[in-house]
Amino acid sequence: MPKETRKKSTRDPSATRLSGGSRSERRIYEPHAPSMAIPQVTVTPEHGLSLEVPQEDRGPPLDGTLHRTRSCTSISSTGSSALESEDDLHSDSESKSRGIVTLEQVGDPCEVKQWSKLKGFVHWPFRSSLKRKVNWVQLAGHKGSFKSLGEGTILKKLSENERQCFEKLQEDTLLPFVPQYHGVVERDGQSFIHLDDLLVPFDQPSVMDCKMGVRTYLEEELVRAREHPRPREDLYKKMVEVDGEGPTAEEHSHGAVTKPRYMQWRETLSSTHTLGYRIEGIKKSDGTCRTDFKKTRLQQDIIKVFQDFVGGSIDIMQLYLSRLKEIQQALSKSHFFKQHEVIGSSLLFLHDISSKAQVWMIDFGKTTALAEGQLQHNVPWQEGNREDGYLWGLQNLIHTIEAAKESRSQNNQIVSRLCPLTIV
Ligand code: I3P
Repeated sequence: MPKETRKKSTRDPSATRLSGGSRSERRIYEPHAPSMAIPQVTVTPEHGLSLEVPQEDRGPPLDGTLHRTRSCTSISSTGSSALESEDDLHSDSESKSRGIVTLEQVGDPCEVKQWSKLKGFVHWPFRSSLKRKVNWVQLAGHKGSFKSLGEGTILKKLSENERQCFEKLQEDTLLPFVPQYHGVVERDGQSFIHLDDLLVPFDQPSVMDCKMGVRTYLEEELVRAREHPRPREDLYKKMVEVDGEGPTAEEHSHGAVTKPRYMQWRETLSSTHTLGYRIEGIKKSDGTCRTDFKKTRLQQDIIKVFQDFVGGSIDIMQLYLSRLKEIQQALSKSHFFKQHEVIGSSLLFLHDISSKAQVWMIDFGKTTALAEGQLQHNVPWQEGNREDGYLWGLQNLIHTIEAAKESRSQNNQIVSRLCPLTIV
């Protein structure tokens, strides 16, 4: 019999209303200040991709910027006990998995696949013709970490790190913004985190995964890559697929790149470094799915993507903005947030044809406990200070959606001036 450790829900729906907090009151966003400096990284010091992004490539100036500070924080102080990103863990085929995929339901006798990692993953509510299989949408990361449990819940392959996060989040102000956690479940000899399926309340949902922060890898991964460099062919291939000139001459000759090098390249190519967030993937209610946002870096391009995602709806943009501001306020009060470095975590945007919209914080596999107050979440990262830039990214994301909404409403005004309604 499968063992289950069910967590009683302590979720309080009324807790979604949160008032402002002291932490966010700090003046961190200076209008017209220079853009954030690109983190200095030393994994590929020779012939490596320059991490400097020309000013003109950074998108229109936002009024958010990070103040550069130094910190002598120890890299290994309270590091993750469950670092899941093994440099040599994944095959090419796993890395390619994006879009609609078929999930096994728990206990499926046909199941032969090995588990692999996946992030930013959502249930798509239709069933394939195969019995006990469900079609899902994968917007980022690797396939295979999820199983459908039915009854509006899913199982996610256990990461001890993530489990600890969910346990702590049960008592935190962030609780209304994370998927409901039902404890750890064992099935077929494997352990899973049991979570609510976020898509259940929606009718033909559109979904967007936004990876938050200025950095998507842990400092430990950098250290490990320096001490034991493991060049990876699969990451080299992914890099060349996007940009043949991405790898250095040396990397070309080896046909391989290290993971931090790949991750830094991804971050610099996209808006992670310049805006503190990036779009990973979008699935729209019409069934179209895009995960080709690796080069989407400029704010004006993100605005277009976002406007298309919401079908130009100002109402949905407003709902998203309200929810993001609630999250911002909750973060300012959250003890969990004060005590954690949040890396590789996403905001999952969901709306549907009935104009319901929600944003959820997901993916805590690389969220690591630190001493309270060690992080600001809105200052530049320098190796050793563990900063994640989460708050900075969130503020920039809010600005981007505000700009999208503003430009949309201006367009609407222009169109209504050009095409007055004629009543016959
Ligand atoms: C992957 C993405 C994932 C990362 C994965 C990368 O790149 O950055 O976040 O997994 O590393 O390959 P892409 O988005 O370009 O496909 P982690 O966040 O778990 O490190 P991996 O191949 O080592 O799993």
